Amino acid sequence: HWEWQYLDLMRRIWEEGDERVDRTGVGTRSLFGALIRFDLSGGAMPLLTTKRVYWKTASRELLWFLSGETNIRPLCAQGVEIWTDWPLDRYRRETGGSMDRAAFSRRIVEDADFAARWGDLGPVYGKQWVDWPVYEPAREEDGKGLYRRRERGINQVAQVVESLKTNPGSRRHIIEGWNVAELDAMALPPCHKTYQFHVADGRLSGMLYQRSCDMGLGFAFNMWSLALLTRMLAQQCNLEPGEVVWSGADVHLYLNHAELVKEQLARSPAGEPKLAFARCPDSVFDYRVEDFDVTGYAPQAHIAAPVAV
Ligand code: UFP
Repeated sequence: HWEWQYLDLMRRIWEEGDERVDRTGVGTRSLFGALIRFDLSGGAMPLLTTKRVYWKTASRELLWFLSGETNIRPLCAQGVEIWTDWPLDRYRRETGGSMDRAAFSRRIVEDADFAARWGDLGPVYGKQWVDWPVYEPAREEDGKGLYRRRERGINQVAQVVESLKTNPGSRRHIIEGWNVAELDAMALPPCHKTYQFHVADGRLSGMLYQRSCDMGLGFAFNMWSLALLTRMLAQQCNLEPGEVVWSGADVHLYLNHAELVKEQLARSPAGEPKLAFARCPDSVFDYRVEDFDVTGYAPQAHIAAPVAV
């Protein structure tokens, strides 16, 4: 079962990882450089079975990236709270207020001005994927300055769809999140920073370079999203699903995830979840979560664990 790759990596990090104090202050055990492969043939999806993974939440996040949105408001409106802690943290720091998460999220949904003021994460994935900023020489009417920011940036996702269709053999099908010039303005610099796609024999494969991965919580989502994005692009380009290759640079386990690690390593994977699409939307930007039909998913119980902000 493919999932042993994940469980073995988890065990290796826990037993052999270097213990280091990280940015969050929680502390991790960490290894550098890991690779996990999965074959998408026949509709199979890399959804962990040794704990319940909320794949709809991960899918909603992916659709939110594709919409170009960087404000958490549409996520909160759907009950997705995976990004809420960052704006909440900033709100508490800057106002000294002590609103709890549920109240903060409710306020974001109900109050558009409040959401505009406090809900934005900066130019994170959504912005870079579909509207990567472009500078061009200033025109006379812009007044001073040599450069101006073009009104519309580059839609990397649309460009990849186009290049997959017109030049499948290219080695340049890349979606990049790591915009060096804008990192400081992001709530969190991209973790799943680079996606590359590859066509061979009518099959589309996708590879992710993830610079930093929380193997207890993040991985399950990141692996699912890599596969889902690859499947969506394959459908849009009339290609069969190939493989997904996940690569992690700093792969780590937080020290406060001891219970999760112990519990999950005591379990064995079973089952082969599959994904079918209910329809073929007009473009890669028109999918809805209802289009994703997952079958054969009977995971073991969810394992809760704290997120390091
Ligand atoms: N993280 C993930 N996957 C994600 C995401 C975050 O694993 O999609 F957004 C984890 C990795 C790390 C932390 O534990 O969040 C980011 O911290 P840093 O920027 O210091 O690497």
